[in-house]
Amino acid sequence: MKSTLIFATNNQHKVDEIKKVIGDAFNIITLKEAGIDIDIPEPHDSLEKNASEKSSVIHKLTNQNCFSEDTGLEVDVLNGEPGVKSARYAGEGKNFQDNIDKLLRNLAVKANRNARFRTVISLVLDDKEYFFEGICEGKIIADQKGNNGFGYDPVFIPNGSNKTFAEMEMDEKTIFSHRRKATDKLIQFLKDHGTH
Ligand code: ITT
Repeated sequence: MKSTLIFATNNQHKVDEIKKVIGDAFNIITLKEAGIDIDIPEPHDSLEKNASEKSSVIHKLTNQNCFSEDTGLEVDVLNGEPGVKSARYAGEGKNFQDNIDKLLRNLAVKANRNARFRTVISLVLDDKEYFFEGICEGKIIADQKGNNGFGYDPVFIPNGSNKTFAEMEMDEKTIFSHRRKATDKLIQFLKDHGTH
């Protein structure tokens, strides 16, 4: 029988991207499918601590193996911002577009557009916690392009491509993606650990 893991997220885009990578190697249950309707707080100052918070809250609630991920966009000339604040960069209650607008305003006169997406997965397996990281280096462009994906995808071009993530189909984003790299490590770990 395949192992089951709860994915502690309320972001359907993350679920779609991670399910695409995991395929049918493991059973992934979303919070919605598990009947859990909570907004898990992310009060900490690092991706690692926030990822930990999300997986441990769901683990305490369900007593099942689970994982979560926290992702941030780290821009060099902004000293790593929005980083851990990526979801709320323009303030509470603001949307993806407000966050992009703020980012582009803050980068308006900057020549250095280097940035990276960093994903940290926290896995709680048999009451122990493990972390997996995935990084995608790239650049922030001045005008947004494309309608696919989510978040900052319309302004981020990964190194090795000339398209933004939002101009790519999910399969192509997966080739470059921070989330895919972290998920590959998770899958490898589960296989090495004898979890099937
Ligand atoms: P959960 O906490 O429920 O998992 P969330 O959307 O709040 O979902 P995060 O706290 O990790 O997720 O927020 C990260 C924000 O960074 C997210 O809202 C997006 O704006 C952005 N982001 C994350 N991954 C991204 C990606 O692959 N492409 C573009 N933007 C992304």
